Amino acid sequence: MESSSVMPSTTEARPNSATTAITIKDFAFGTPITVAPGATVTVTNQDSADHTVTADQGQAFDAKVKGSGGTATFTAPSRPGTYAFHCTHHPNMHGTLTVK
Ligand SMILES: [Cu+2]
Repeated sequence: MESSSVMPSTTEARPNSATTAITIKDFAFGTPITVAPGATVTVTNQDSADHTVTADQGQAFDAKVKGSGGTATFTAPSRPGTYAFHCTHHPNMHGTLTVK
């Protein structure tokens, strides 16, 4: 592939970004995302192992994502706040979801 045009680099973090996707890769949840209350968050798992996106506290959300390109969705909490989450299969995997 030859890139003949200059692509602007627009990967800056923006608090109100419409990004509602989490990509799991190398046993990590990637860059923390901020979503609107009640937003649908899509999770893609690029690892071969299965993962989950499970809220640390309460039952705010719990998505199971099959390995090798599996996807799942969950509904973000309706209450604004910062929600820590983890993978139930790999307790060392941690992420953060901000709702506002
Ligand atoms: Cu995992």
